[in-house]
Amino acid sequence: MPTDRVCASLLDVRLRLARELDTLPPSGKPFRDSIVLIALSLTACQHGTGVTETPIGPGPNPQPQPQAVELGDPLPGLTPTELAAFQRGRVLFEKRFKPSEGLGPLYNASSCSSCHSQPTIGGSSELYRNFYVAVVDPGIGPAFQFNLTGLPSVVVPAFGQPLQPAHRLDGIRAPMVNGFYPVISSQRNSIPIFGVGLFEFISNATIQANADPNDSDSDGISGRFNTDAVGVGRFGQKAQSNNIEFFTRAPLMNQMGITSNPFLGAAGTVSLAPGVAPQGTGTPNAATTDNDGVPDPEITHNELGDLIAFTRFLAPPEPLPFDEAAERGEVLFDRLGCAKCHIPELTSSRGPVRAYTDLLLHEMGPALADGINFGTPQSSSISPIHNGNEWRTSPLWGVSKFAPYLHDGRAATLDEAIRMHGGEASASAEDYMALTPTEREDVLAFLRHL
Ligand code: HEC
Ligand code: HEC
Ligand SMILES: [Ca+2]
Ligand SMILES: [Ca+2]
Ligand SMILES: [Ca+2]
Repeated sequence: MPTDRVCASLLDVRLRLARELDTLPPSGKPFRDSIVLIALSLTACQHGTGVTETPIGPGPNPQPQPQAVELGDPLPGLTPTELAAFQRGRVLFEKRFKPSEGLGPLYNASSCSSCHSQPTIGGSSELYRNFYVAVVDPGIGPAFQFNLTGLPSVVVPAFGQPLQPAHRLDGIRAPMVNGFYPVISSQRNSIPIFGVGLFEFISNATIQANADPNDSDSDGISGRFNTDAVGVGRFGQKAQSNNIEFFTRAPLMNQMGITSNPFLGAAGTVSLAPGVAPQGTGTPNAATTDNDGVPDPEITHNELGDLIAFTRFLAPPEPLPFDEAAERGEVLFDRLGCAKCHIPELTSSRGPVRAYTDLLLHEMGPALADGINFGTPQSSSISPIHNGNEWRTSPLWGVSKFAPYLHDGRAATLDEAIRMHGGEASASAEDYMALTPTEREDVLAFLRHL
């Protein structure tokens, strides 16, 4: 029987292999065979070793037949084991943690579904759920931005017990000040997670192939990829993280104050504040800890695996059959250059991913810039070394169901969101505004069918 550690690293190897599959030449068959072997070893891991299987290979049915999938359904073609993990994960995603179960000491919400709930579990949320991210900025470069004293991450928790004089949080927003330097802050509005599990199956090479960091083709668009401590970013509004383990452990800690242990050897990292953070540790890929009197970790390995399985296996929004207006809108979407960033389809080892994104960062103009750097972006001769002005191209699948729009929810409608595009997208936005009202309505009809 494999040990915990072996199981977890098998999980990691399998994910890395899966990522390479969509670029392998036909001679890549041996790799497929090793995936099958690893899959078999993982099945052994499932029994009695304390690690829940969250299988991530190509699955039994890499290109599922078209069938009606509702928002919130699992990917078609999951194995019974995968489906069971997904269903246990959904229960945890909706679970409202109590202080006696580890909620806090600092938190914004008591469950994942507090924020990911509209129009159903896994979705987005209204403006009232917005939270702040903030950094202290001494003004000597983004590498020297740091978290507010006492906070484990850039997320500013709204609630929590008084911790230390600098942070008396008695139910009010943490003071976003620093004794010496300016603090830069920005709001975030929740984004849906339907289908995002498929981003893990898009290879680095596929993402990198669309980057044009120096705008070599002079079309005004210079998308570049972001990286975190372990790899090419996919998740988050600045593509600041590489994998779902990170984007599960980080909100657990930073939004809910729930501590967890990483899957040893897995790619996941949680970057937390150095030094004195009362909630968190300074070491990437380490266990998160806090001082709330509830023994750490506050969620078991099995539970963490199930929560990851829920996100990993949530099916993407299903497009509606296009009517004539949507078909005309699709042509315009391409002609306006929208599809240069909102690339309709990326290939993955689990089949085509029709998310309308390149997963790259783009400079979107001063009105949208928040001045905060996340991760380490690809170097570029025309963009600064930080991504304070940049955003990941938002996926557009199901977009009409997830208002409000843009990273802080400032746009109430799709039309407003498009008009607010600046920077690399300004030519596209100006051409959109120059369309006739009927043509604009066609573009919006297209978006409503995704
Ligand atoms: C307080 C609101 C809030 C809570 C609670 C919350 N999220 Fe999120 N979630 C967000 C926001 C806002 C974003 C986008 C953040 C960013 O990229 O900066 C996000 C992004 C994500 C993403 C990335 C999606 C993508 O397209 O890249 C995943 C995955 C995710 N959340 C999972 C979770 C899980 C799992 C939990 C519970 C452990 C959780 N979230 C709890 C607000 C929340
Ligand atoms: C240069 C790349 C680029 C081009 C060109 C572009 N977009 Fe975007 N789009 C983005 C980025 C980046 C965001 C996220 C900005 C933010 O959150 O502040 C976005 C966000 C959106 C949103 C909001 C999605 C959401 O969930 O909040 C819509 C709708 C949208 N774009 C539609 C369009 C349309 C239609 C066009 C063509 C007229 C277009 N975009 C052209 C990069 C681009
Ligand atoms: Ca806790
Ligand atoms: Ca270009
Ligand atoms: Ca604790």
